[in-house]
This record gives sequence, C-alpha cells and structure tokens, in this order.
Amino acid sequence: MPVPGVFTHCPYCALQCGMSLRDAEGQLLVGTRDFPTNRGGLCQKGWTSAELLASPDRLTMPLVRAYRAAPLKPASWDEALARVAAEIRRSQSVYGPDSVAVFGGGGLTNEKAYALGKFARVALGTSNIDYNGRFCMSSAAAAGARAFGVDRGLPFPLPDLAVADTILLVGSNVAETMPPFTRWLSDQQDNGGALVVVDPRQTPTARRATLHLQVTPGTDLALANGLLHIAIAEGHVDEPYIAARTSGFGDVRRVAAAYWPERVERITGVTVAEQRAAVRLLAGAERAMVLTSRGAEQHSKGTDTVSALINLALALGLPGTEGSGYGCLTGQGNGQGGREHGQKADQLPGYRRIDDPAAREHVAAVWGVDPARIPGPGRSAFELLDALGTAGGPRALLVMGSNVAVSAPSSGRIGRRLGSLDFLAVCDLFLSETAASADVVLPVAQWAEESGTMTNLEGRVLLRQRAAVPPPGVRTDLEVIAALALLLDAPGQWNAEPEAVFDELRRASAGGPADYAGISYERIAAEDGVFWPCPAADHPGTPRMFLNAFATPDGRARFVPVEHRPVAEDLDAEYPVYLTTGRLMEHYQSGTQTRRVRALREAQPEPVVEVHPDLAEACRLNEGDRVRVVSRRGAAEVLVRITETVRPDTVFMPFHWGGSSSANLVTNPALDPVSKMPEFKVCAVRLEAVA
Ligand SMILES: Nc1nc2c(c(=O)[nH]1)N[C@H]1C(S)=C(S)[C@@H](COP(=O)(O)OP(=O)(O)OC[C@H]3O[C@@H](n4cnc5c(=O)[nH]c(N)nc54)[C@H](O)[C@@H]3O)O[C@H]1N2
Ligand SMILES: Nc1nc2c(c(=O)[nH]1)N[C@H]1C(S)=C(S)[C@@H](COP(=O)(O)OP(=O)(O)OC[C@H]3O[C@@H](n4cnc5c(=O)[nH]c(N)nc54)[C@H](O)[C@@H]3O)O[C@H]1N2
Ligand code: SF4
Ligand SMILES: [Mo]
Repeated sequence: MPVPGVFTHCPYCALQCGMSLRDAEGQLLVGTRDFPTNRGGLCQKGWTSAELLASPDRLTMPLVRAYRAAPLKPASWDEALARVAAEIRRSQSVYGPDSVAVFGGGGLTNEKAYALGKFARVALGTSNIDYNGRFCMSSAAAAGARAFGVDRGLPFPLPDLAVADTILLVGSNVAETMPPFTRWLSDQQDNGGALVVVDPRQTPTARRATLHLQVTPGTDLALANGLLHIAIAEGHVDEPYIAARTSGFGDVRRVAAAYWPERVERITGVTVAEQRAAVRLLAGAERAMVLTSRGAEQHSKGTDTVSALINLALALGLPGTEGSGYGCLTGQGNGQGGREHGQKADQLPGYRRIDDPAAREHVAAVWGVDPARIPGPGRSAFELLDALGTAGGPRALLVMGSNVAVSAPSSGRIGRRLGSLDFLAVCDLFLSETAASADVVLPVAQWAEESGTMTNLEGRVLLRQRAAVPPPGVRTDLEVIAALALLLDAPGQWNAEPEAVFDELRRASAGGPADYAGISYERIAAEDGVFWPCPAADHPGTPRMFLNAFATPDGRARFVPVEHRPVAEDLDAEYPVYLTTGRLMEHYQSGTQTRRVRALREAQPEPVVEVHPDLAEACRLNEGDRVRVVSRRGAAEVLVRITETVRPDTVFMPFHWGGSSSANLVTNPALDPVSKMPEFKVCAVRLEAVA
C-alpha cells in the first residue's frame, strides 16, 4: 500500500485544494487527496508546487545592506534582527510611532496575519498596517458588508453550485484561476444548469458558458442596473422576499428605471437581446447564484458595481435562500482569513472594527494591554505605499508576504517611494523584486515547512500541516514576529508556536462577526475544515449563512442605490485602447514563486500582451513583435500575442512579471472611494512597435 503522506493544502490560491505530500528519498512529491472542495483535482501549479521547497533560489541566510547604496550581504540572524529593531527604534524616536509601517499578505496563515496585526498595534504602536488583500477582494468585501452586515466570500459551500439552475459569473476566469473549481460548473451544466459569463475576453471560462456577455471594460455596473430594469419590467421581482427580508428597494427601483435596455446596450456593448436572455435565465431559475471576481471588482467603482449585482440578486430573492445567493470568489490562499484577523488598517481580530470601543476592549484584554494603547485606523494599502518617505508618511517599512514592487498599481511610482524610505525590511522565501530593494531580507519558512490554518473561499477554516523540515538558516514568520517583539520590549505574550497562536486568535475572535472560538486543529482535521462563525466547541460551524436573517442590526439585507459612472481614465486620441490586466493559468501573482518552477516557466516564459487581429493590423503589429504598452504612468515592453479572444478596443496583459515588462508600470492607481481598490482592470494605453 502506498504511504498516504501528510495531508495538507496547496500553497497558492483560495480554493486551497487538498493534497498530500509524501517523502520519496528526500524529495517531497505532491499527491491527490479526497477533499470536498477539489475532489482530488489540482491544477498545474498545485502539481508542481513541491518544487518551491527545493528551489536553488531559496533564501537561507539573512541579507543586510550596510547603507542604502551598499550591496546586500549575508548576515547572522542576531545581526539582522538587531538591525531591524534598531532602525524601528531610531525612526520612532525621531518621527513617532506611525513612522514605521507594516505591509502584510493574504497568503499568510491566519496565525501569521493575526500576529502581524498584533505586532503592529502592540509592539510598534503604529496605525500604519495594511495588506495586499486591499488590491484583491476589498470591493466585494465592502459591498457585501453594507448589504448583508458581514462579508464572507461565499456564504454557502461549493457543492451548492452543482445544483444551481443558473449561475451568473461576473469578471471571473475560474477555468484559469481555479481550474478544479470548474468541476462544479461541469456538474451544474450536466444537471441542466445554465452559466452566464460576463467578461470582455472570450476566456476559457467564457467558452464554457451558455451565454457570454462580452462587456466593454468598466461597465458591469450599468449592465447590472440594466438587468434589474428588465427584471422589474418583466415582473420577475420577488415581492414577498423583498418585503420580508430586505430594506431600501424603493430607491433602487427608481435608479433602475433609468437603465432601459437600449441605453445599457450603448454603455456596455451587450445587446438588448443578450440582456433579455440573461434575465430570462436568471429569473426562470428556481436556484440561482450571482458570483463576482476581480474583473467586476478591481475598478474605481468596484464597490458600487458589486452593490448593483447584489441589488439584482436581492430583487430576485436569492441571498439567504438555500441553494441560491450572491458570492465573491476570493483569490489568495488565505484571502478570506487574511481579511478577518487584523492586518487590515481598520480592523481587529474576528472581523471587528478598530474604531469600535467594545471591540478594542475585548481584544486589548486578550493582548494584555490597555485599550488606549491600540492605535486607530490607518492608511489603506495604496495610500500607505504612496505615502512612504513623504513628509508625514512612514519612513520605515516591514513587508511580510507581498511583492508590492510588482503588484501595486503604478509600480514605477511605488518603486520610487520604496527607494525613498529610510529603511525597508522584507520577509520572503525568495529574493522578490521588493526584497531585492530592501535593507534587510529575512529568509522564512514556507507553506509545507510549518503548520497553520487557512480560510478558503467558502469560509471553511483548513489546516495546513507541516510536512517538511525548513532548510537550516530559515525561520518562520511567527518566529520573526516574536523575536522582534521581544527586542522591542513589547508587552504581552509572543508565542511562535502556530497552535498556541491559533488558540489566542480564537479568544480574540470570540464574539466577533468572524468567530473562530469553537474551531481547533483537531476539529479541522477530523471534519475536513470548519466553517465560521463557530462560536463554541459543540457548534457545528456555519456552511450556509443568512438562511434566517442577515447580519445587519434589523436582520434585513440592504439595497444600496448605485449609478454608473465612467472609468477613471477613458480613451482619447493619444491613448485610444483599453488595457485590462489579470492572470495566466501557469503563473501566480507577482510570479516570485511560479517563475521559479521549471514547467510553469517553460509554459509561459515571457510577458505578453494579447491583441485582437484588427487592432494588430491597424497598429502594424505581428505575432511575436516587441511592443511598448504606454499609458500616462509609464510603459511596459512585452511580446505581441494575437488572438480573437479579446475585444478589438481592448488589450490584455498578465501582471506576473517585474522589471521593464511589468503591467503595473502602466496601470492606473485611481482608487474606489469606499474600498480603496485601485483600477487594475482598465486604463487607456497606446501600442508602440519597438524597432
Ligand atoms: N493562475 C492563477 N490563478 C490565480 C491567481 C494567479 O495569479 N494565477 N491569483 C489568485 C488571486 S489572488 C485572485 S484575486 C484570483 C483572481 O481570479 P479572476 O478574477 O478569475 O482573475 P483575473 O484574471 O484577475 O480577472 C478575471 C477576468 O476579469 C476580466 N475582466 C477585465 N476587465 C473586466 C471588466 O471590466 N468587467 C468584467 N466583467 N470582467 C473584466 C478579465 O478579462 C479576466 O478574464 O485568482 C486566484 N488564482
Ligand atoms: N495589474 C494588476 N495588478 C494586480 C492584480 C491584477 O489583477 N492586475 N491583482 C492584485 C491582486 S488580486 C493581488 S492578490 C495582488 C497580489 O500581489 P502580491 O502580494 O505581490 O503577490 P504575491 O506574488 O503572491 O506575493 C507574495 C510574496 O510573498 C512571498 N511569500 C509567499 N508565502 C509567504 C509566507 O508564508 N511568508 C512570507 N513572509 N512570504 C511569503 C512570495 O514569495 C511573494 O514574494 O496583486 C494585485 N495586483
Ligand atoms: S486551483 Fe489553486 S489551490 Fe488548487 S491546485 Fe491550483 S493553485 Fe492550488
Ligand atoms: Mo487576489
């Protein structure tokens, strides 16, 4: 019988596929494991993930730069940590506590995200902490919270998808971003269900659809209001549900009245017939779901766009109805848990608000500090990065679990901000582009080398079990946080043992919206994960939320009236083409990890821009040509890939590369006023052939 290996989860996306890791003569091998979300399936990234553990590029010694222009040189841990602590003290003694900032990541375990948030508030006393989740699902989180009173990406488990009669998928390319997820869509379609995909590109996901609406980038809000207009006009609105379970429909009905189909066709490019067909599929379904991803959300009006889609779902009576609902497909491995336990500027563990006196008191008691010691809300991710080294802005930064030099919008500007810091420290597995510009680089253990919990896109808390010993010279993020807290004389307990940190997190989250109090490592292992909220050890967890009431004060979901507005930067004579950005199947995010895995690198070796044949002809571009994609922020030099899958007015670039081919040199940092999400998904560019 084969050895089953250690049961764990993939290091990458929010599907957090279950897998096993088995030692074969000193080398770890990925194997399948029957887990209820991926049912044995993995994508190519998951299959090749063990290569990360043995990568020759692994950092195994701290690196320190003696002064800004000096090269990074190996150093001892004592030396590196002492340097970080000394720089923090120096900065804070001259410029105050807020002069030191922390930037976290949605890939960190719950334990790390919790410890990092506590470290910022208690050890540093800074309000300046935020994380890359702000660039990810913050618009959906904000819209979900204002409609339902709480944000959990999917308020229902994945198997519910298989029995939905209709699924409306807006701005999501799951066939490439979560390949095993598409099995649920196959089941759904095999059961006779319909899939409607809204995407400006004819993606592999769109090609599976019953109906593909190839919208103009940045117009989903108008489309949603238009679909609602038709639903109202054709009498599909669920009046009893609206009366019993919601508030505020009157205002939304008035707004929708102005989105008649011909007007919506002009704004969105989706024909009147297609709009009617979509409404017919949604309204004719007994069970229907509206799901959004980054294509709908990463806009300067992302929050309002999601609100418009939630309004549509509410008018049809979907949320809080078994088998139906609205959900956001969270992206990063711990994108869900990472937004619950305190690395977000405005938040404390358990999805509590940092400006709520009762929340501060509860968390301060767990931390063993005076509530007055906890700072107030700080800057959001882009605002934080954009303030680095400026008058009144942070002068020292600790980054853990993000590669902002590549993934932040207008990355040329952010690179200059990083360069103007007095001090930058980065914890990473590899010398990412951000780490390469740091004064101190701390090499940390990864994924299979340490235990910890992750909360997947369904709100299911999972356990990643340690399956390997980290290389000598490497420490865990939790050890780094605890050691720095000690050097900074921070009050309270600073445990570096994951399960002990999780137990503290449970107490800190108890009574909050994301209540983990009843979840333990044993339960997770025994039950294939536990869904929050789970307030007590004998509570079964909550796979389906809102069945009886929403988490608002009166238990009703709130309609929020929202109007379409143009993209922050529209086309003109100088910049006549839309650029949208996103992902390729083989690479993950800034590419730090996947560019170091051979099979993935070979499959997608070089950054490209996808161009429609008509546009290519107009710009005299051929397949494989080198081209500069130029915007008002900067230019990226990449290869042309000609494809009919994009609209002729739009080009697409993945953002998985740094340097002069980085998509984010071009993108627009216009922020959503509510979520502070940058407009990654649309800006105006021109294409210039490179001789
Ligand atoms: N292979 C791979 N998988 C990943 C990741 C990765 O980097 N690589 N990252 C993970 C993370 S963190 C995330 S957040 C998810 C993201 O998962 P997705 O949201 O599925 O991925 P994206 O490619 O960012 O965007 C999805 C689609 O939005 C479309 N789009 C662009 N503009 C618009 C618009 O205005 N309206 C609409 N309706 N659609 C638009 C794009 O054409 C694209 O096909 O993926 C996760 N999984
Ligand atoms: N143009 C454009 N830009 C985008 C997007 C887009 O669609 N278009 N999408 C945005 C989205 S949705 C996201 S989520 C962000 C992601 O952007 P990033 O946060 O930059 O993404 P990653 O590449 O995942 O960065 C994680 C870094 O942490 C390291 N790391 C991994 N695990 C650990 C760990 O356990 N501990 C520590 N200390 N380090 C670790 C990795 O090696 C890597 O360097 O990008 C955003 N940027
Ligand atoms: S879909 Fe996501 S979690 Fe599953 S194997 Fe691929 S990257 Fe890993
Ligand atoms: Mo993301």
